Amino acid sequence: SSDKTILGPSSGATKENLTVNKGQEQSWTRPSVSVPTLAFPSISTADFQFNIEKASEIIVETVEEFVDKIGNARLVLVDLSHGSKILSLVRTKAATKNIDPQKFFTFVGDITKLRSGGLHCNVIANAANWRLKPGGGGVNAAIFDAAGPELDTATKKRAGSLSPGKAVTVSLPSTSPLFSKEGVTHVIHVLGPNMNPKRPNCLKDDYNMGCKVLREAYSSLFENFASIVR
Ligand code: AR6
Repeated sequence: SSDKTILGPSSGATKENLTVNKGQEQSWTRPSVSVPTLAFPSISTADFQFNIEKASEIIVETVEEFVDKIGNARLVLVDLSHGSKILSLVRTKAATKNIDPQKFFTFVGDITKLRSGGLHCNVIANAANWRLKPGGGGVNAAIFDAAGPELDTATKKRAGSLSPGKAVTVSLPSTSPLFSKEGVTHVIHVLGPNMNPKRPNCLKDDYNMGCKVLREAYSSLFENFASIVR
């Protein structure tokens, strides 16, 4: 559909469903939970002001490194608008690499409403702040809002803060609306490098450090996802 920006198939109906359930009409209405999928936003490139050209390079390189380590699971980079520059940069760069388009693609939508948008993701990543606090705008506010107080409570039990480049996995209780409506079982909080002087731990344009930390952030995110999938 025109609602999707696609490198590969992005609907819940996978080739696997199609073949396995051939002739069974109702298989089309069954949500595809058989393919573990991580939806992640572009870490650090909005409020944290990280250069999108450099970020796109790092996303594609870390995806390339991890995509073969997660079995049949999928990685999906999500952003809100069709005009997203980071999505188009990543698509362009990914196209030059040997990455299976069924296992990595981009998708336009609100990361808290992907199932209604046609893509079921059992795990979503959050571009968090170091205190792991709700609110503050961006994707962090959207995810904490959609998940309800259950996410804040579950997050506090796991960690009180996060260092740049690190990620932490939080299991969502089934009472969280994000679980019951969207089928999201885990949120992985990721803290990326910050280039915004108005936010804590600003790297003041030090892109040597910034790129290193962003790379660590994605590696840590994908490793956390791999542990859930295993
Ligand atoms: N669905 C999908 N993508 C989104 C959504 C959404 N609902 N909302 C934003 N994006 P940002 P950062 C995209 O600013 O730069 C927060 O206040 C957005 O277009 O959320 O890492 C935290 O508390 C962009 O591509 O994260 C931190 O303090 C990407 O998500 C700080 O911002 C990341 O944008 C983190 O800043």
